[in-house]
Amino acid sequence: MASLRCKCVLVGGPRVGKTALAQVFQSGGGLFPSNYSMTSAVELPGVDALRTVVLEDGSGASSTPASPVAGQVPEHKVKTPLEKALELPSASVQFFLYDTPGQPYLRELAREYVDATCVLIFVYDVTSIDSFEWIREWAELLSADNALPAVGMVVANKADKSDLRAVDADLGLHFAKSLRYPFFELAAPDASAVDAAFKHLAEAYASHYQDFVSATRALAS
Ligand SMILES: Nc1nc2c(ncn2[C@@H]2O[C@H](COP(=O)(O)OP(=O)(O)OP(=O)(O)O)[C@@H](O)[C@H]2O)c(=O)[nH]1
Ligand SMILES: [Mg+2]
Repeated sequence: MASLRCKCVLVGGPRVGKTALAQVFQSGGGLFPSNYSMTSAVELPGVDALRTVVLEDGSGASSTPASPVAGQVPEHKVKTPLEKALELPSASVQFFLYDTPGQPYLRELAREYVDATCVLIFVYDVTSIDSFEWIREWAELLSADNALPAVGMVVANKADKSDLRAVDADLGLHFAKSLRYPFFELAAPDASAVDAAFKHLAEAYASHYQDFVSATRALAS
């Protein structure tokens, strides 16, 4: 049985429920963050972690610790991703969940974690048309960069707030179809719906892997 590792990135606007989905999935429903706590995913290293690398011309290079340059922005680090494994009949898929920030000023940071090899989860909030436009814009930008992953899903979150609905399910479904991603409308506190969506994603990832193996074998024979 194949044992697969999967870098899985959640993207979407602020407060759509990315952290809630990641935590509910990872905890098996035991943890739903009722109080909003903004994800920043930026940890600034302490001053002693800053180094300036000085390269000598000619015969090699040396590096010397130096004091931080005023105004220099230290390299950011992503927080340790949440992990969770799903056992399928055909494979074991270990998810590494990258819960990115939705705040617009941290958008570039989120973009750095998305590439064509990851599995992408687009999340929007059914009560906010802006959050839907947010992911539509992202999909366009990724397509233009040829960085839209082959495997992913679209999650329309907060379906429990049906009286405040602002985005029709058909709109979300149509968008997901245009990406060839499956579409799930759910509420993050509903752990079994969250589990079912991730299970579907794991199956799609395992199947994509099998296709890749078959294509490689066919090329080699
Ligand atoms: N009613 C309801 N509330 C939800 C749902 N999902 C998340 N929330 C709430 O919405 C708020 C925002 O959720 P988060 O998971 O922190 O949102 P986020 O997308 O991670 O936000 P950023 O970190 O700023 O990008 C929190 O108060 C959650 O409790 C849901 O499905 N239904
Ligand atoms: Mg968050």
